[in-house]
Amino acid sequence: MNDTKLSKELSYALRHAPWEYGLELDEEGWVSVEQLLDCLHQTEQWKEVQEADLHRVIETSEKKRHEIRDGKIRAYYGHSVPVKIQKEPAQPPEVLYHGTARKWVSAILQQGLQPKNRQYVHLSQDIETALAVGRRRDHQPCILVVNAKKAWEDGIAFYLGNETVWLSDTIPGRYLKPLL
Ligand code: HQG
Repeated sequence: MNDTKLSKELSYALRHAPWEYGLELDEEGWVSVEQLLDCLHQTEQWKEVQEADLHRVIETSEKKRHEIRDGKIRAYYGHSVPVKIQKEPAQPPEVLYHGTARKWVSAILQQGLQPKNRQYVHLSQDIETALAVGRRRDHQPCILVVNAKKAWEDGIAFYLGNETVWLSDTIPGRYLKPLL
């Protein structure tokens, strides 16, 4: 079984297009594992997939993308479905990071860091993670340092993603500073 492909399929179903699988996310993004498996079994590619495969894919993935609990599964972050997934608000660390392409930095500083096609802005807990995120867009990405403490004190909401990914609402440019 191709674990990377299965992980991508899970992300597509749980972040972007649950209706294509006949699934409906609850307000926190959960769906029943049983329903998800039933629907995967209808395709040739995933007709053999079992719950143990889901656990393995989640545990061995280099990123903590999905969570299984009490017979339900969800994506930790990344959602683009039209109905907003409720994430848990939390006080962020003093500083967070965002890795992006150099060509977008001036627009970001002017318009703020926006969620774009997703429901929330995605921030990284550490520079290494931000670099990996940014390299998806630019071989020499720009790291923006986010003054999360000040933004939070000023009323911008932050939310828990996983241990390395934080989520937030739009962050105006005055809280952002390119690293270096
Ligand atoms: C940029 C992956 C112009 C923003 C990653 C980013 C992450 C602006 C892009 C997670 C802008 C959106 C999310 C503005 C923001 N003007 N560009 N005002 N505001 N942008 O993919 O944060 O592997 O939706 O800088 O590792 O890159 O899928 O967000 O480059 O954790 O699990 O608009 O997805 O995780 O891109 O990545 P994305 P992201 P997975």
